[in-house]
Order: sequence, then structure tokens, then C-alpha cells
Amino acid sequence: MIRLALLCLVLHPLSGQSLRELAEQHKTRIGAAVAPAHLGEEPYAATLAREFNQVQPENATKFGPVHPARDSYNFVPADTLAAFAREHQMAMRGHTLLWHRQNPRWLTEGNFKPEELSAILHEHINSVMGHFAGQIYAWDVVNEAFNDDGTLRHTIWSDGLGPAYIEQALRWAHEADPKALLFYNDYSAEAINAKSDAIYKMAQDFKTRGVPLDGIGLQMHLRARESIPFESMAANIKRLTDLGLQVQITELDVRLPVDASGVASRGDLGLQALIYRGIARVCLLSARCTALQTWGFTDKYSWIPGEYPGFGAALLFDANYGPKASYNAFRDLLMPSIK
Ligand code: 9MR
Repeated sequence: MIRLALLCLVLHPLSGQSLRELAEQHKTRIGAAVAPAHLGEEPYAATLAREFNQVQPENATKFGPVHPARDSYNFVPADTLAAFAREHQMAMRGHTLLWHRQNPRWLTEGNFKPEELSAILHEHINSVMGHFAGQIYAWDVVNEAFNDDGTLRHTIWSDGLGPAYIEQALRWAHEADPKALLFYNDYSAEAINAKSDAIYKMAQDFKTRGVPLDGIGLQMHLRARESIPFESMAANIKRLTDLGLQVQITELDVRLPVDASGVASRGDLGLQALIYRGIARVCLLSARCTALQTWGFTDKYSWIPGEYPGFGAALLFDANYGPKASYNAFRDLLMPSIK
């Protein structure tokens, strides 16, 4: 009987505990970036609610989508997601108040003087965070502010407001919703390197001077067939959490070469599963790595094929919502007895 049950578990992984049930036993969050427009698709909504206990809008709370004209906001798509999250007892993250991409034309082509740009940003932070106060528990306040060499990226914000714009945004964010956790979020800063050194120095300085910063988001857009520096990632997480910060994995995906129908080889799917397992392990081993989030969850909808032609299949579920080896790797790692 027991052997039969075990066999069923192996053959039908979905009959066991879901990722969110396992994550809840670890008191951690397993999240996914979501396009609210797909919530009407039954398998999309059912998979999301069954497997995840955290959501984040993939685009809906970025500056352009949420603040399309100077005097008007569009909260409808993110409100739809917030209602879904409430209905299914999921936590919600916000992404992102300041970035150099997906800004509306009225902002990028407005030729605003520094005082006016500053007032626009202050008002934006107040309005968006005020609207979602009590619904969004953590915000990526600033996204991708550094270049890979650790210098500050030229953006509408750094050029218009000067390098202190990051701490100013964090202070305004704290005033707008004092209960929200405030994150700085970036890519290619997972392991120890010039970019993560710059982020670490900034975080250390902010902690020393009392600038409100609660955590660092490590995006983790990875590809199989590259060597993943797990130990260096763990060391980076440790130095950040030693400052008293949380770390969250915010945008994990592992892209694979695919054929014209979007199908990857079995070998690459196996390599991908090892990477998913390794990242989950690095996060679970740190008590202050408080969320593990993937950038989407089904290969049906992912930014990868659009941005990297010839690549895809980067997520936990295939295009038909079937669980992949990466899903089983995540699940195995979250099983209480396995570490
Ligand atoms: O997945 C997002 C895609 O739908 C958008 O077209 C794109 C626009 O720049 O942004 C993607 O999300 C990005 C995220 O907001 C920040 N980190 C990198 C992500 C992938 O580009």
C-alpha cells in the first residue's frame, strides 16, 4: 500500500503537497510574477493559486502602466491581482517605483527641471504606495540603478536629481507607507562582483545613516550551460543579511535553447532542474532569505522568447501547465527531510 502511494507520488507529483504548502512549512514565500490579464484563464489562475503564496505584477505597477498621464493613474490591473491575492491568501509585492525602463513619454519627454521632477516622483510614490497600502507588503522601490562595473547608471532619475535620488526615494517611500518593506532590486548582482560590491556598499552606508532600506532583491535571470557560482551567491547573501537586511530572490528564470516549437532538450531540462534546486537551496539555507520568486510560472507566458530569440522554456511549468523537472527539483528541496 505504502509502495503504491509512493509510486503514485512519483508518477503524479501534483497529487502530493503543492509548492506553497511546502513553503509554508518552511515559513517562507514562494512567488511568481503575474500578468493580471491572464487571470481569467482557468489553468493559469488554478496553478497560481495552488502552487504559490506570493504574487507580484510583472508590469502593472511600473511607472508607465500605472501612471500613463501626468494627472491620471491606472490601478485596475494591479487591483485585480490584489483581489486575487486576497481571495487566495497570498502575499503581494510591488514592482517598481523607479526604473529607467517602461517610463511614460509625458515623463521622459517632459524636460522637467530638477524641482519639478522631484515633485513628480514624490507625488508618484505617495499615490501608488498610498493606494496599495495594506495590500502590498514589500516594494522594489528602486530597480537596476547600477551598471555592471558598479558605477551609477545614467537614468532620468540620476541625471535629473543627482546620486542621492535613491535614498530620497526610500525616505519618501517610508513616509508613504511606513509598514511596507522597502527593497533595492537588481540583476547580475547575485554573486560577489563589482555590481554587488556597489550595492553592498550602498546598503551598508544606508544602514549606518538610518536610510530606510529593508532588503535587497536578487533577480536571478540565469541560463543553463553556464556555471552558476552558488557559493559566491551564498557569500553575497550572507554579507547582505549580516547588515540586518532581508534578501529575496525576485525574478528567477533559467532560459534554455529551444527548437522552433519552443521545446528544449531533455538534457537541458535536467541541467535547468539542477540550477533551480541550487538556487532554492542557497535561499533556504539563509534564515533571512525570505522569498523565492520566479519571473512568471508557465512557459506559455514568459519574457524570454521575445528578448532572446531561440531561447525559452525557462520556468517551472510547461506551456500546458504540466510540471517540469525544475518544478520537481523545487519540490524535492522543499520537502522537510531533504536539504
Ligand atoms: O517581464 C517584463 C516584460 O514583460 C517587459 O516587456 C520588460 C520591459 O522592460 O520588463 C520585463 O521585466 C523586467 C523586470 O521588470 C526587471 N528586471 C528584468 C525583467 C526582464 O526584462
